Amino acid sequence: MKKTLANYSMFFTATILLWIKTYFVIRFYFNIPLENKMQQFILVISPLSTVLLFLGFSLFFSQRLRNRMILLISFIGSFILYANIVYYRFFNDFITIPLLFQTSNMGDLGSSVFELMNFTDVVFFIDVIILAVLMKFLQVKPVHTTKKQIASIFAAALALFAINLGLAETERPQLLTRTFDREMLIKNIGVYNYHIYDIIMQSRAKAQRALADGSEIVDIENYVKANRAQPNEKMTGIAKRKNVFVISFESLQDFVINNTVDGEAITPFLNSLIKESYYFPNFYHQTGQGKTSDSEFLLENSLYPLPSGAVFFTHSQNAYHGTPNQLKESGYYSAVFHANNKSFWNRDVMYDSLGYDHFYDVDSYSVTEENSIGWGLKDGPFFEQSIEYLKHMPKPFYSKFITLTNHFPFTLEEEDQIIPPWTSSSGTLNRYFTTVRYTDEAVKNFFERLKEEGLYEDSIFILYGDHYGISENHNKAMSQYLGREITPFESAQLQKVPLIIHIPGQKGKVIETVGGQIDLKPTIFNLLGIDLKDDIYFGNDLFSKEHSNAAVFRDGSFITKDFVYTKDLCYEKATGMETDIEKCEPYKEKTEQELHYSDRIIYGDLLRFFDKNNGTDVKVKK
Ligand code: GP9
Ligand code: MN
Repeated sequence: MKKTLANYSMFFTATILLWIKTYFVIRFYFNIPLENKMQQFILVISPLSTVLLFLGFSLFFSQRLRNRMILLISFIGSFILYANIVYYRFFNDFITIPLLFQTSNMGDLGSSVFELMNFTDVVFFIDVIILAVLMKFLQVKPVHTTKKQIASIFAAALALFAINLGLAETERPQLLTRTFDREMLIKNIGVYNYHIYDIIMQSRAKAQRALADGSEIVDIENYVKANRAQPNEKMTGIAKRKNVFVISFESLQDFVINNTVDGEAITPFLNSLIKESYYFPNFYHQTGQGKTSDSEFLLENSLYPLPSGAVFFTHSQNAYHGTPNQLKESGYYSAVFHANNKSFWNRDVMYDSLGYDHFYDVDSYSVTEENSIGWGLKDGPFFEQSIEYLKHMPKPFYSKFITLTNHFPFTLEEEDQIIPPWTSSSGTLNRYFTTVRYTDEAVKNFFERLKEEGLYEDSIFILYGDHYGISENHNKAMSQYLGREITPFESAQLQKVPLIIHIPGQKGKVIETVGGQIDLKPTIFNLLGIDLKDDIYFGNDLFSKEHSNAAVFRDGSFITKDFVYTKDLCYEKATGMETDIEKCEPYKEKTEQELHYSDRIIYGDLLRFFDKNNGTDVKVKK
């Protein structure tokens, strides 16, 4: 007996330490709400099966190597957990496998990653340190382990996993088939099992393309036709053959519009522009883990990005009917302006698939220490230096500008601060106001320069925020700023990003329609008077009277004119109070259907079977 215990002491110490640590991190570090005792219990047992399984592999090694293997496996487990912690600090979300392979992104993330790490984080590796000390000083030596003993460890791991899954199924039916929400998965099967599950899902996606055939697209074609809103005829072609400026504002949320901080306007230029523009105060971002790139994907395709990973990375080689490609048929030249590495978010590859004629990346700009901050070239010089390229651009053109200064961690030198940072407990939110104000000024100057260069009159401007900038980790400061508690209902509303459509010569109008980035493409095409015909896309013209007045979030939440559905609860919009789930039920089904169809198009690369002028052509299998 004594011998057996000694034999396993390192193994069991490692198991218990990693298990307890994982539980504490998930329970107390990640903000996962628990509703009952069963969920609490599931959370306790869920890490154990995988911890046993992982560490069980050490038992296959010779006695000489075994303790080292235990140490190594504990370290790997801790590292996976820690990577999630760092990621969560910024994205309020968990890592997925495709993101891990985005090494070019990880490199560029540099400054942000360090900002997110602290020395005290050593505490997350405490078990590995304890094990190393035990190994060194106590010289715990393993003895022979029989095959039977090893088999019983693995049997225990599998049994635990089966119990875990059984309980999780009762708590959350169809947990593994409906994966909109990573948090739900982690809550129910634990962080390590979640990663294993993610690997399986990603491999399945690869197989899906190989197996897909054209027949699937017929259902999708019927669905989009049935849900197509007739575009607003009064708006059709009012910007015919005009140049198009799309400005994607980094991390710009709608709550700063027409708002002040310590008496100072945060977006004075945008506020004045709104008075001469169509402004959509109920417009939502619909991005997932691909952040800016997801918003671009929505804009150019009117398809939803993916539930996990960035579609710009995972499916950049698919067949798309991207806006630049389609505008080419109407004689448009297209270009993107963004002063970052061309490989970030795999843009160089994806822009080719979408049909862009040119990408003005970081190499097209003169970037010095003085004119850059945080992620790179400041928005002021970015717009200024872009003017020269615009002057020589073939017309009409479709141009997209992606700003950068208002990116986490929202740093800005004092000389560029037009308004000082705020004074709440969240440095992030405090600095956010200052960088938003900076970008607002940069855009004001851009408009002035465009007017000077004669590029303004014959153009239309689509300005929108790409996604949230202030995550739920800053709810306390946010509620101090907004003067109300940040409930899940409020959090959903905070996903509003501004949309401003400015057509020189047109009067200002506020349009209350509830919509999202999925609607940008059909809205823009209608203004340009270009018919998208029977192409497959999910958005609708935001000016249309038939618009569904709803926006679907990538996690399956949605907002309609009357209701907000989020975190499995239905809220009455007028009061913000929870209401009968039945009221949200009809939209819920439609939301799931729509996201599912969009995902099918991407996973199966189904547009390769579809000719937008002649409909489905299942015979053409590329
Ligand atoms: C990077 C910029 C920011 O090029 O688009 O990316 P984000 O982190 O917001 O996706
Ligand atoms: Mn962004």
